[in-house]
Amino acid sequence: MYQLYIANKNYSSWSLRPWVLMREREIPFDEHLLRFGQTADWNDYRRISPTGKVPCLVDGATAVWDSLAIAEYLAERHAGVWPADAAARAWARCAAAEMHSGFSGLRSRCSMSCGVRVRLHDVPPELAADITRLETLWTDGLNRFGGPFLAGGTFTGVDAFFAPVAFRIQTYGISLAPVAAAYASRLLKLRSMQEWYAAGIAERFRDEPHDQEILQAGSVIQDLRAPPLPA
Ligand SMILES: N[C@@H](CCC(=O)N[C@@H](CS)C(=O)NCC(=O)O)C(=O)O
Repeated sequence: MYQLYIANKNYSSWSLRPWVLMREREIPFDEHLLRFGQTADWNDYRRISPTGKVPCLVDGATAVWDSLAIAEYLAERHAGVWPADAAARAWARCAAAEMHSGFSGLRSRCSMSCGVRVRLHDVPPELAADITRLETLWTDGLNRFGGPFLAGGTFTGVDAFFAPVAFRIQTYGISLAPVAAAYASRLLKLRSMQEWYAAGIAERFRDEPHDQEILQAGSVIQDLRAPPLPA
């Protein structure tokens, strides 16, 4: 059985990628959740993942410590992680890699926190450019391969890489062109995404650095999370 190490579901966008991919592709795994801010656990964890970062997939003696590498590792063992059609597969890999190494305006201004709703103080040019690129990319994939997922009829690795973006769009009330907006809400309605969301908002532990980052970018207008644990 695969062992998947992740962090707080409310905040950990990188953890969501392999988690939702494995759920949607019905690849069984045991989940280990390490809370941000718990030093003891994280020190132990460095013996499992060399970077001490999540996600990390452990398969027997093999540790795979990066979300894109995890997708590729799974693709070597399970059908459907990437599209069967070569052109769709190339597109899906490019788009996932673009998310992995890009969209820094979106990532830095709109940190993932599933359970809050935020009004941004402003939309700086780098964020506006990322939103435009996102709309273009998603619309291209949906039109080119016929949807309802980015690279065709089934959920693949590229959808997993954009799943955290759907939560960011919801949190920050980002308005998108209709085709892109419909795709984001399609992702949010997936059973696996709803399961992640429910667990995320039920979490009572908070990560101060994440919460502070959000307050720098905007005002929290709704907090749907369970009450925090006493300090
Ligand atoms: N390139 C890595 C990035 C992983 C990453 O930055 N993970 C964050 C969590 S969202 C982390 O583990 N942070 C804890 C730390 O930096 O100590 C991947 O895609 O898996």
